[in-house]
Amino acid sequence: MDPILSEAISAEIEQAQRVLLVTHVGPDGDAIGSLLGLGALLEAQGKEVTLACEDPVPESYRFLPGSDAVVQATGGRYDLLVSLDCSDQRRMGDVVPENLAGLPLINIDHHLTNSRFGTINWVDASAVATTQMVLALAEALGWRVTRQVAICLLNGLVTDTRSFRTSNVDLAAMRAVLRLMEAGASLPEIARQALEQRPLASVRLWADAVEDLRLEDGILWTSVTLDMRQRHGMSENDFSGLANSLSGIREASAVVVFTEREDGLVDVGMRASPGLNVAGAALRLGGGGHPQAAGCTLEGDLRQVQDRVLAEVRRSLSERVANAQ
Ligand SMILES: [Mn+2]
Repeated sequence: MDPILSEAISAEIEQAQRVLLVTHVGPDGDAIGSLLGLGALLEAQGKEVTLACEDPVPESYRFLPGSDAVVQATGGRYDLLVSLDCSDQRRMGDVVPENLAGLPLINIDHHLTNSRFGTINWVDASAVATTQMVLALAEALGWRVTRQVAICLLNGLVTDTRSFRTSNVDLAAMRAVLRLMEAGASLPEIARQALEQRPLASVRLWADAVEDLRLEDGILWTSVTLDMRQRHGMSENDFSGLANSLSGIREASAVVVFTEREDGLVDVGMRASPGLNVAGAALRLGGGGHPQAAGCTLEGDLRQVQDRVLAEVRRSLSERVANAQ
């Protein structure tokens, strides 16, 4: 980690007593892992921390130590705001009160598309997870990584790489895993809890969505409608597991899963084969992400959203073909 950056972050933290940590709406394993991990590290430094996320901790990550402490609303006085795994300010949702506008904001993220909205921006797209960056910060500042912290941080690495199978996995990521295992985190246990375990209803729901799969111009896509979710009693809005499972289909260059939400918006999850890039399409649609895994949330009815998104993904894939020629 760049010593100028770690010094700057350290100085902000030293001056603060009450720290508000926020991660993104629709949290994934890296969001919750980095929130809980950095929260516990700051608490050990004597800080009063508030851990916030607009949405509740998904069932898959409730085994993480400290997950009960995450709140959906904030209030009161804070000295410092830290955003984790948020590629832009809107990803923090409505959990950040407006009167915090003048507060120092440390933006810690590994998304290539990060809009650098903080007063200190630490964006490292070479990190496979935001938790890998939190570990680097702890090591740079000489903070002790307890077993509890190691479990939370390893959870981010395991989930964002789908158990170390994404194309960005490198030696630095594996060295981080080694250090976290040395600190007491169990890789097989985290992989089982965070990636393998799921309710039967989710598989039944996937079956419905798989039934509707379509393959057009190398794009494999389907939708999880509100109707399907009601039928199977699935209220949780994390269907990244479905997009991930489909991303291995040989015939597909890209995968898109549309999920209808209760509030009328549509969540769009995109995946691309190695060498292709869906982050640009997501960014043009107001979202963001990584080259191989990105997403956005759009207004409009499902049919309109599908047309808009598929056109952008098609454009991304054709740009790639044009560049290759
Ligand atoms: Mn992440």
